[in-house]
Amino acid sequence: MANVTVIGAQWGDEGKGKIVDWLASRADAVVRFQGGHNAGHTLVVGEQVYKLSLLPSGIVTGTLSIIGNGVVLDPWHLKSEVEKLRGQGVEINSENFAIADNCPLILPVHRELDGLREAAAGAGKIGTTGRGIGPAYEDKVGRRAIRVCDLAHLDAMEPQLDRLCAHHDALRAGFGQPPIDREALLNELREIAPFVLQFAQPVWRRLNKVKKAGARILFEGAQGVLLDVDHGTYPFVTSSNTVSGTAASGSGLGPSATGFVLGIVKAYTTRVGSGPFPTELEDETGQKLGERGHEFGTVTGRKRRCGWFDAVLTRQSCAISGVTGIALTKLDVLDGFERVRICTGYRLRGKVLDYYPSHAADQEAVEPIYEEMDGWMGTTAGARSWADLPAQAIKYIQRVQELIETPVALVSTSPEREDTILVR
Ligand code: 2SA
Ligand code: MG
Repeated sequence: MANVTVIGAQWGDEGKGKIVDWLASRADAVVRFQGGHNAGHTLVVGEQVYKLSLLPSGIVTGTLSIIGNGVVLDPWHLKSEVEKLRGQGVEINSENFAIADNCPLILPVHRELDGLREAAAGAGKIGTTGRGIGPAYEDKVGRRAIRVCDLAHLDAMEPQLDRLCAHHDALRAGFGQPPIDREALLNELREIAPFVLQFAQPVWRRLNKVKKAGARILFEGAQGVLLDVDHGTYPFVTSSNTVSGTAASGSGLGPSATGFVLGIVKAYTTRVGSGPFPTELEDETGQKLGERGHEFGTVTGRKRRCGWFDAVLTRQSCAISGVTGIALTKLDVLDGFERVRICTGYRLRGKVLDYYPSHAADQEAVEPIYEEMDGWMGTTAGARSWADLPAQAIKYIQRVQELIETPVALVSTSPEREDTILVR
């Protein structure tokens, strides 16, 4: 296996966790390159279920796991996630885990601001995970973030704190909140610093070193392309670039390292949070998909919205992210549907579109054009070879592949690691 970059090609929750886990057992290093603890990756290994939201999935297999500079890091969450996994018997130490020392921190003020803004937005809210992701990225690009490396210099923090407070105190006043308590913040940082610093280093060096030594590197994306801050359903997006290109900038390895780009695609569509969703089903069928697919957020427990497979959106995501091949997941959720539908185009004010427009009002207004096919009565759950699949399910996969103009590389047929069909 060469290097692989795994990204979600829809709105997240495509089943990346399982695929990444499956690939991690064949990799020498696993890297998270964007997002924060808003991700929710569920890994099922035998009897054990691991729920990760910040740590790279490789941690479970003992593979070198790295949090790259493109991630925003909540140090308190980090500690609790590490402790929880250690409680499940997972070994985590400075040999198998590293954090980029230039990673910006998510602070309590970011989480508070996230919540205040969402509450104030009412019906117009984004539906964030409430974890302070957006405000932390704002501070990063606004050049006032406190970063992991700052934790080793807490006695010389005045300039950083001045910049941070100048910005946030004004914002907080607007919400009727008191200014940041600098002493309290410094104390909290002092307390958590040793825990974070034991893993901190310039990870670009470590990565370049293992790369030169021939390591196979797995880049683990979080969320999905349709939540990308540039290419997604703006403003109903997350605050990072979720496309494959970020694997390079978010880790400190150039684009030549990203290798095979594996887009994870769910056999139907889901979305959690607000924003447009052309194929959404607000009826019994949507309900059935949600129940059969256990569609609840890993991080927040929120119910996910469900709908038919949207080939237009997925084709667009695959193009934008340069997807080499896809892993099709949760096919078994469609088992037993008499008829299944695939969106092949949109109608927008009398015109037919073969792409998803950029403007929010257009994204909301498009009507899906469907193609309908027979479903399959047999079961695909647990299939481990092409021959185990009902003929009609194979037809569905082939049609998906044709419409998204990207080959299917893997089919995943249950959350279990081994229930995977390798197509090529
Ligand atoms: P944020 O918190 O600023 O990143 O939220 C902005 C939007 O991004 C969406 N988002 C996600 N969508 C799907 N899955 C995500 N991870 C968790 C999961 C989510 C959960 O895997 O289940 O547990 O609810 C994720 N993270 C962010 C979010 O819904 C907003 O639409
Ligand atoms: Mg998820």
